[in-house]
Amino acid sequence: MPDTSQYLAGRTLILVSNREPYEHFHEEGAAGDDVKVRRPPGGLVSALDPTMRCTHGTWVAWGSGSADRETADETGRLQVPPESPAYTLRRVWLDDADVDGYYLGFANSALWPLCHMLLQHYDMRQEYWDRYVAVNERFADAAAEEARRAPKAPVVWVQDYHFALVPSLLRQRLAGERRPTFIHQFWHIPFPPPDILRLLPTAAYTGVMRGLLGNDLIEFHTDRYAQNFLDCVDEFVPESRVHRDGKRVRLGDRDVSLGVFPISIDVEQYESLARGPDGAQKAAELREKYVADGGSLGVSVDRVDYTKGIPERLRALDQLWTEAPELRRKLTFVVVATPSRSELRSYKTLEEEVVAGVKAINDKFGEDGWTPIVLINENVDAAGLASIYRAGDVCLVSSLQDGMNLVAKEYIACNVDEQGVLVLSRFTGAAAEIDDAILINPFNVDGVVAGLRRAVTMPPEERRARMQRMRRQLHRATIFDWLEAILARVDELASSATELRPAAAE
Ligand code: ADQ
Repeated sequence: MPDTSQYLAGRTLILVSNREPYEHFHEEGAAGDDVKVRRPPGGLVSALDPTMRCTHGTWVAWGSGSADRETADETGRLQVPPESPAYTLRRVWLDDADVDGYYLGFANSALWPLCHMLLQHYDMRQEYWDRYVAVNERFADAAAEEARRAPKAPVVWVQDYHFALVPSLLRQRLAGERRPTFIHQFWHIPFPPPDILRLLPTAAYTGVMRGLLGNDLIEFHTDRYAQNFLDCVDEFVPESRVHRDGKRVRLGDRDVSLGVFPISIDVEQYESLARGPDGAQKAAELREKYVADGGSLGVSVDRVDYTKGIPERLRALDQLWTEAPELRRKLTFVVVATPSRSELRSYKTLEEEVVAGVKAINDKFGEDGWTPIVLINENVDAAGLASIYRAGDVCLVSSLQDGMNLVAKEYIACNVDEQGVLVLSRFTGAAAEIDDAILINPFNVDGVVAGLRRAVTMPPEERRARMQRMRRQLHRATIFDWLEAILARVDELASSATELRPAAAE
């Protein structure tokens, strides 16, 4: 893990994210006062936690549940990590109506489908927007308070589409403060073109754009998303001046910079899980169980989300086994599809559709001793995922749209035998970066089938050569490289900014 302590010297980092880095919970079946702590899985928390530890900053996040309340003080603060406190976690409490309106509503029923350009899932209500504004105000209040308390010049780093308004709200709250605060934001999902964003009510799309322009720097995964953002600025913020070459927006007397920083994973962690005795043994067991002589194992891993193209993938597999009966028994697929956001009807319906779709395929093609698709619809820990990735001859990522898609990178990291083929949707951010995958269009079922056939029949030398190149590329671009690149850019921009100016046009 590279040392990032050279960055942010003389500054205090304040992170704002929806998900908290440490969650307290009551263990089921245990006595009422038996509170446990867990770290949510995912590369982002593991990458940012060490940086937070060394800058002794504050992480502002949504706290939920009684155990979270019991472990924080009356202002929502506590010191983390619990075993060796190094920074402050500041929890912001949301009630059920907030969660419904801000999180399930505006963030996940309006912005999420629009940013992924899947309009059939778009659902917008005035109440959603009102709650989104109210919750963003509360987070901005908390971040402003933390910025004022910060021992050194604050750098606020906002994460994702849950907080599009926080940057400008925060800038308003800190206007006139003696110390400048540098505000930046990472946008984890695609950014849509203006024709899509304007499906929001006018107050909402102008609010989102002006909110984001409260940043000093906005980070996207790909150039395409940054260009879409600039197109939206051009159209919806007429008083601004867009400088496309320099990826910069001039608004009043301030500059807002854009940057392209494709996120990645902790490559070594995945690789060592896959190589470790447990990973190797479990991978061998999976192959023993599911791979016939001369056959292949396909794998896919997703949260159940309509952006991931799971029904489209099942349709392609159905067509593949119909058109290529010789692949029956020869190709088995392990589909890991974990329910998420099940409170939303469209997600619940999709979960049922996936289970029914898998059953229909298994009923249609299954034979004595062969189940075509093995569905795992529960959480799998990183070690379990690593062994599934290692076992897979082919990994199919069929997202209809995806900001980056970390599964593609995890598969490459775990492919320590260098024999796997990645079949990757061209509508993922990862496709802009990874050169040696077989690219597919998930909307074109014939193309997916052709891609899969190509993958399972690819000669071993070509598989190895492609996988080696992808692995070299991935080793040069880990999540720590991503973090370093952003921190270096922040340092560069923050040291040239001398004062905090209020956001124009608010
Ligand atoms: P997600 O939409 O969640 O992230 P993705 O990038 O694929 O999508 O990350 C999913 C993560 O969840 C992976 O680390 C994967 O291993 C894990 N996961 C999936 N199924 C799991 C299971 N059954 N059990 C345990 N873990 C599981 C959003 C954007 C993406 C962007 C990331 C990071 O939508 O486009 O890549 O943020 O910016």
